[in-house]
Amino acid sequence: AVAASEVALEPSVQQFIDTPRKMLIGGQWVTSESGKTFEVYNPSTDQIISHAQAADKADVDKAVKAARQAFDNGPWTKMSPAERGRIIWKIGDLIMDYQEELAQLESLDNGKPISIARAADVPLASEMFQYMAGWATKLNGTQIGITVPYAPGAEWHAYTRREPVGVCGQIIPWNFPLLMAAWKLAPALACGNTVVMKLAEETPLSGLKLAEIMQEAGVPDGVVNIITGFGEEAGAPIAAHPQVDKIAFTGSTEVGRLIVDAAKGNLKKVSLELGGKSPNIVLADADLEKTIPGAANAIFFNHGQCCAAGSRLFVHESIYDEVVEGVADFARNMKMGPGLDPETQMGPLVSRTQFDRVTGFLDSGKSQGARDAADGGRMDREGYFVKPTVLVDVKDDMEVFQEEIFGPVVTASKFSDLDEDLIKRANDTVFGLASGIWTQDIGKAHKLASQIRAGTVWVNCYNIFDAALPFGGYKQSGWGREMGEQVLNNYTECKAVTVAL
Ligand code: TXE
Repeated sequence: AVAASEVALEPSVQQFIDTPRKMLIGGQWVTSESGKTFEVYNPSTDQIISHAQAADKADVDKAVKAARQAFDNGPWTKMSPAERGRIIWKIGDLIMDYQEELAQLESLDNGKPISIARAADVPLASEMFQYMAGWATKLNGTQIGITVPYAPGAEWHAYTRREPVGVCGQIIPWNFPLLMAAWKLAPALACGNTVVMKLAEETPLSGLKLAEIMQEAGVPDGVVNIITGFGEEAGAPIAAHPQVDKIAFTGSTEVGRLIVDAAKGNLKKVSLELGGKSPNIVLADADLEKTIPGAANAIFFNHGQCCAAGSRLFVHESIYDEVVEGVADFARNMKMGPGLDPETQMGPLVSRTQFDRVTGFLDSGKSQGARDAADGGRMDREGYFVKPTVLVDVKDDMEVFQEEIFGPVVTASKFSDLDEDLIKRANDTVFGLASGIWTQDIGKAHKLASQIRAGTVWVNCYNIFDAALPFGGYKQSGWGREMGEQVLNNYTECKAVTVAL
């Protein structure tokens, strides 16, 4: 049932979800070889909204064959970089042409507020393609002067070429379904690769719409193959496939390890973007008018379902009470509701599994003595709603402080001085994805930024993403970087060519 306050679905969106979705393999829309499908849920109501194909190894084999053929003999690799760039740019244009449909699908499937899907997910996905489109013509090698001691007097012309890696397997999660697809597809295509992507089983809809858009933009058959299905059945065979040259994965650290194991067979290249438990540090001199909403958004944005979420808040003791009360107040005032309601500030978690996981962490924290300062926790209504929660009286060895909760739950801890201990505590995690610093002292900000062991540091801001900025993790948060110029390393091989003159 759709509440009156919810956005009415576009007829094309209604039609899209009413028909069981097929997968795109070799330019054809196909059902799974086994004939199996699975249900797609609306997390706001726990009701089935659509059906998607449940791929397994047979479908993966078919998709890899199509990607292999498109790479080895196809038009994509023979196309000029400028022409490839134009097609990738067009994908970005078409994403904006279909922005409302994409935003509605995203909100319906994932539960995120439609206002956020419109303002962030969809335009960021478009930007990603258009930023990467520019790189297609700029994959330059270098000319290198060499000296070869065992060939005295000889002359050489030596240079490097950057070539595509080949067939790329890409496995993505459900927290930013469209954007995660864009982060992976855009650079792979700009570098001239072909792709087999598996969408997350929780949220297959926007990625399938994107597949249609890519066809419309003129991506040749077989260059991008998009399949749907579960991790073990459809993801694992991609990671293990001997004809796949590279695997890119975003998801849990636990599955990241399985990907590395599966990739061993043919030693395919691996890039990983995994979990986080990011410290967000408020120094005594911070401007609290900006810091309090900033610290709240750092954790509550996307319901805490962000790998970069500022989930461990460290506040100087002199302002601790004020900041905690401010963040708790922000939490209490957030408008909970279905994603499709334009007034909603926080929707449901994505699935029953995540609801159980997040509320399990809350129970564990409370049983160990942590206290909620915000009147958060599970909501007594249909759907997978958890209210924003601010845990205080947390000890550094508690599960809620150490493990990624991936929900709207922040721990607030006190520190006494900007000393070694704060850095040690901030870095005392197996993760190293992101971090935040709030201060008006620019020297302290830069000093701390250099001491934090994480791939991203935000100063007086949080969750600022741009296609041009590299993103990725230290330690168990991953291997490699996505976005920016850095991501090109994931999707190219470097070849040295030496010519005797
Ligand atoms: O992740 P999974 P889940 C973290 C977060 C969350 C936890 C569990 O802490 O609570 O992970 O979420 C596919 N071989 N993150 O269970 O299982 C799966 O089908 C190949 C952080 O959703 O890692 C999906 O497409 N693939 C994260 C993708 O992996 C497999 C985002 C992610 O699912 C597979 C999501 C296998 N054996 C969760 N098993 C981030 N870094 O942003 C599963 N998959």
